Amino acid sequence: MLILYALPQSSFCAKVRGALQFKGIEYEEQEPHGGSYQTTDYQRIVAAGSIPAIQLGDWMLYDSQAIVEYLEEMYPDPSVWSEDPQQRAEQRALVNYHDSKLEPAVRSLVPLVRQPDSSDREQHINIAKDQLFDRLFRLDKIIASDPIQNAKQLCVADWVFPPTIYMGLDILEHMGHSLKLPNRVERWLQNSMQQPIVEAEAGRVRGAIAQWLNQGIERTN
Ligand SMILES: N[C@@H](CCC(=O)N[C@@H](CS)C(=O)NCC(=O)O)C(=O)O
Repeated sequence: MLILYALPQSSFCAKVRGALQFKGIEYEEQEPHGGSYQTTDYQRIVAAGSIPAIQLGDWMLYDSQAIVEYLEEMYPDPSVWSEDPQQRAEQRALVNYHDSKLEPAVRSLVPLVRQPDSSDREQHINIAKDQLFDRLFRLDKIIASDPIQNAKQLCVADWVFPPTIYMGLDILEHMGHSLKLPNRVERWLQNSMQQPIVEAEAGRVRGAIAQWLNQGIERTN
C-alpha cells in the first residue's frame, strides 16, 4: 500500500492527494513522524525533509511534482494532463507557475499573521498583498490563452490553485485585508470548485488554515 506523508494545510500535499484520488489509487495518508517535517525521525526517512512524500515498501520519493509524474507513469489512465501535447505542456507550465510564483507569494503572508499590530507590519502586509495581486494578475493573463478551459477533463492545475488562492484570501481577511480576484481567475476558481475533488482539497486546506488562524485568536484573547 502506498503511504502518503502529508499535512492538511499544504497545497503541495493537496496536489498529490488530488492526483491519487483522480486516478483512484489506494493509499494511506500519514502525518510526518511527530506531526512535523522538521523532526529528525521524519528526516531520517525523507532526507529532503519536506512534505509531501510517498513511500512504497522501502522506496521513498519526495517533491509533489516528481510524485505526480511518477503516478502518471505508473497509472496513466485517467491522465492528469490533457491529451493534446501543447495543452499538456501549458498545463505543466501553469502548475510550475503555481509552485514557483503563487504559492511562495501566499507563503510570505504566513509569518505576518502572528506579528503584533504596528505600522511596520501593515507595510509588510501591503507589500506581500501587492506581490500576491501581481502574481494573480499574471495568472489571469496566462489563463487567457486557455491552457485549462479548453481541456476535456480536469488537470492537476485545477486542484492545486484553489487551495492556495483561498489560503491567500483567508489569511488576508484574517489580517483585516481583502483582495479582489481578477475576473478569469475568479471564474476558473468558481468552475473548478464544482468538481468534488477540487472542493474536497480546497476545503481541507481551508479548514486547516482556519483552525491555525483561530488558534491564534484564542491564544491572544
Ligand atoms: N517543491 C516541494 C515543495 C514542498 C514544500 O515546500 N513543502 C513544505 C510544506 S508545505 C515543506 O515541506 N517545507 C519544508 C522544507 O521544504 O524544508 C514539493 O513540491 O513537494
